[in-house]
Amino acid sequence: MSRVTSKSELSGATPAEPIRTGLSTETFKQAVVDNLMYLQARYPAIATTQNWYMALAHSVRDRMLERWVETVKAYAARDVKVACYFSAEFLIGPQLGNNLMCLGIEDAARTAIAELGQDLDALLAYETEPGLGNGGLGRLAACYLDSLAALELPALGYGIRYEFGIFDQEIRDGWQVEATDKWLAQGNPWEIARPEVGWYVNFSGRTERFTDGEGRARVRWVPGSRVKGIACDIPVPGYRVNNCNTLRLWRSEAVESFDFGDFNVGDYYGAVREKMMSETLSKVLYPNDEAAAGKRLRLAQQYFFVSCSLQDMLRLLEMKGAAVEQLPELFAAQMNDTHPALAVAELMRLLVDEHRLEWDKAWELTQRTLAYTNHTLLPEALETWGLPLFAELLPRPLEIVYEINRRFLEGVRGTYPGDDARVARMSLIEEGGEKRVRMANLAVVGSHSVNGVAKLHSELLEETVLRDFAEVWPDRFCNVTNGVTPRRFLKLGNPALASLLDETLGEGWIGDLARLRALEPHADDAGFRERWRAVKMLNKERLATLIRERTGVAVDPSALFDIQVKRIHEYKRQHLNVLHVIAAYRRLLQDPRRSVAPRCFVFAGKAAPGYALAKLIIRLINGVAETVNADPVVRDRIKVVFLPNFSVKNAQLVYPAADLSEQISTAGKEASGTGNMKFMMNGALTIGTLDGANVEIREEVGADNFFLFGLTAADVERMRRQGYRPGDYLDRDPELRAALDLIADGRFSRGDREMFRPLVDNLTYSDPFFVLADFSAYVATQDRAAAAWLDRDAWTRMSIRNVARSGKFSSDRAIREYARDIWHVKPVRVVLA
Ligand code: NBG
Repeated sequence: MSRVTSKSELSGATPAEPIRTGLSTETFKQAVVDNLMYLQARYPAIATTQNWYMALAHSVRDRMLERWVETVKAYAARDVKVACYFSAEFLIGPQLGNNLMCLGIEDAARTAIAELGQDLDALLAYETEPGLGNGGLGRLAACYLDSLAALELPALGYGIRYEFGIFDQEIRDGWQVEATDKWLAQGNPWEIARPEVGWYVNFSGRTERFTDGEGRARVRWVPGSRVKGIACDIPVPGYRVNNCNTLRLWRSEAVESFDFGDFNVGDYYGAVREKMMSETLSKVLYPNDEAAAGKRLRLAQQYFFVSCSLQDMLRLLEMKGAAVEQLPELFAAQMNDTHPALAVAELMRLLVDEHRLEWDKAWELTQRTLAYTNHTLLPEALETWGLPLFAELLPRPLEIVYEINRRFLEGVRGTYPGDDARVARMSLIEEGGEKRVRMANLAVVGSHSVNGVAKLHSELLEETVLRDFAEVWPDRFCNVTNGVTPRRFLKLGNPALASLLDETLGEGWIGDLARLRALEPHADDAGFRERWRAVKMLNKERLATLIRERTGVAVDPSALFDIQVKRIHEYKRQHLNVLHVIAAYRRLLQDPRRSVAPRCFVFAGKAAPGYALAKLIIRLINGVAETVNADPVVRDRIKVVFLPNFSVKNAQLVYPAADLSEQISTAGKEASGTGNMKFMMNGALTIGTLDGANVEIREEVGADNFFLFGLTAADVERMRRQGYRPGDYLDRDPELRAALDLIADGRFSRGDREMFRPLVDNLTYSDPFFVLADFSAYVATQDRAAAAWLDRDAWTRMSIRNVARSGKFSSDRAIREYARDIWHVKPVRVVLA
């Protein structure tokens, strides 16, 4: 009688299994129902999709916690070195499907959910994703976290928990309209807030020099305000391993004990305002591609997350029982672009001011700990901060930047006596006009390793923007070509292809993507090609359904799917793509009976809210879509679609459906690209320039399986120096002129001849990204692709080869290189009790 009886025993179902970890269908069902009840006070009969989603997500989370805790314990060991990835963006995508996959419990969950009368796919579709990044840079950080965990490497991601991530994009009258992203509105089941893990961050105020008890000259920062950062942890499970790493995002809070008596006598509302300001810090992610000028809050965000993360890291070091001098042996910190470059100054401040190390010792530790990845060559994208703003917000870090600079330039002058121009170029401070702090220079000077993200990019980096530095420290520079996770972008996004691969190659390819090579012989097997095409068709049908739902446009899955998805930017040249669409349309107008293989052009991507020309390009795509899709002459041989609100979630449906991947940036401008890799891995052929990682994709897949066109980076540079005149190309190519004229004449703007004038003028008179210069080569290559498409077997062979040779572009390969060459971290196997 006194024995505690569990419900499952009463029902006579399964043997007693712990409710929070058990994997039998019965236990899983009971866990979900428990999480309806005990987290949400709901029962199945009245539960909404939201309730079921939350209940399932918590049940999955429960099944990760033991791994998570054991991982923390394992990494706390005194001799384990941990890689910390500092990034202002982590575009992690929807979590539920990924976590089910990593834990290997998708089937268990699917059955349990079905027996509860729900549909797992509906719950997966319901999930809102955290949009904590702009594009490739943030997504790269997420792919790297995935690989770190999969490879059992001790790692921590450090970033910002924005309350509002990247805006939601809506299309109204063809225009992009931004809406706030309320990803937290329904709660986030994946994070665990840790109010007990909090760090104070100073802002403004002044500094004071004083002599401490031991007679040492020191500096004290008397802040004008302080903000507290609270850790919000998100688990990052490794694929089918026990390691579950942590993504630690900082949320800003007002310091809890502001003293009304001391500095706010009677001013209750003033005190509350102060509190509101502090909480504003982590409110919103800044869209990129906009001038950072004057964005005080953005600088504050950068310092905030870097300071919290470094304080946290030093505390973890102490918890390992290690001395502060051991920092570089036990932690490596990677700065993802210059957004975390303040880490150089802040680590120095913590070591010198707080830990009382001598400057030289602190500098040695800082350099040995930090490393920097550059992600862009665009001069306008290299961050600098105006000195007055920097001085006002970060008085003590600025003094440290000055001291670093003084010592650094002393060295440069020693090596290059009299070379003032060089000193001016290398200085951490840009003179002339308003003085500015150059964040890239700060990052390079404070790091032991600097890398670009593709071979070409790393070379250009050393030859152009960082040339002086590469001359002084050639050994500091290296390349790590980007990669993408095959778990999310192949297995999760393309289950049909993944099972064909399992069947053909045996499981295990996912953790060793080089094994895809074994696909090659199958390219010559007609039966296999048939199955390959069936997989592609299925994926195209899936995308066609999404397109119809989101845009109302019906597309034919048997058409060639020609897809460009990425941020909208002049250098990525969506307008070059549109010009080709217009040319193809015009050919049909001129010769309505022309025989062409049906093609569906798909575009997706967001434009920065302040980037007028990019928004106009979106308007043009939609204008062309409206005109072309409705024109009876076209007879559905061309369809144009702008899929709104590109996200990780819909990207997973887009890449698997592509036949042709558009990678058409102006050579020398796209640092790497990662979408290009996702397309390749899913069997799309690339039409592209010799830019970023395209170069290496073509190297891997072979010139015969890649549609190359256009100017090289060297051509572009030479033409720019000689004075590029876009008008010459208009005169030379009647098809180009006619395409531009159609735009100018209002054909795609219901007769409005003004709407696209800024774009037409830009191309005609300046064309900074060489769109017109590359147009005819692009069209000719598109014609080659169209011809190749007609030979279905040959096309399928090329598609198979693309997947077979995509192994290099797994983020596992990239992370192994970082781990071996830059971080010197080693796998740690996590054993469950
Ligand atoms: C972007 C580059 C891409 C590259 C990603 C990831 C920035 C600053 N850079 O080409 O434009 O693939 O970084 O490395 O967002």
